[in-house]
Amino acid sequence: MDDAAGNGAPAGLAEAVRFPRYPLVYKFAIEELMTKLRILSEEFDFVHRHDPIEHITSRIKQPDPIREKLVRRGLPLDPDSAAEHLDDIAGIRVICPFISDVYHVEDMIVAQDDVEFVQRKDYIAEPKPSGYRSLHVIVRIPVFLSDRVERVKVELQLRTIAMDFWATLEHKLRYKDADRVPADFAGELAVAANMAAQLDTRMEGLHQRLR
Ligand code: 0O2
Repeated sequence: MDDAAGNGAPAGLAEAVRFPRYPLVYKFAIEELMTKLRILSEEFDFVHRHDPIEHITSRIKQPDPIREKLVRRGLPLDPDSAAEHLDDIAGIRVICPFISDVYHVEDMIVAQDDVEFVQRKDYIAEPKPSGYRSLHVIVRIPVFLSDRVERVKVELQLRTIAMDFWATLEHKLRYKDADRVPADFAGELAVAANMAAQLDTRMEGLHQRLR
């Protein structure tokens, strides 16, 4: 399993005044969940001789996208509103070798006593019209501060290597040169997503034969 640190915190006093708790509690929640995932990865590998996690990345959503999302949804522009209404300020992306690993990792995390399940969206069972596939799970993680415990929401995006390959390249193609995206791109990308899904199914079949 490889880790990659995300693009962390905004700097500057102005941000700290506007978002006083931002981003410390989110950073701590990510660290707690990353530790859980690392333990599962190593222990599962030891017991089952198969590591269900290929690598993990994390990021804390930057103030501008937070503000944009609150504005888009007509919500108050303050940290409490963001903490209450937005589920993805703290985000962890878990890349798994096989489809079955995605659901194993979900089950193992959600089963932990101090992890509170909030919501799941299974875009593997029901892909988005774009072709996007991933399992999104929102959980609350207790963060033990000096004077209180905060239960912080974290969005886990779990996906296979093939799903991640598609999502990463689709994001690049769609956003990099947004003005020049040809009309038939959406269809082509959806076809490519289906090809990635077929590859996942074949690889899962091979994986199951060896178990
Ligand atoms: P980032 O930087 O990845 O966080 P909304 O967030 O308002 O769009 P919702 O329902 O809260 O809507 O979120 P949803 O659609 O369940 O998940 C949104 C996230 O999933 C996105 O985050 C992407 O990470 C990912 N995602 C969803 N659809 C696609 C897609 O078609 N292609 C790719 N590459 N990723 C997708 P953000 O906020 O866009 O950015």
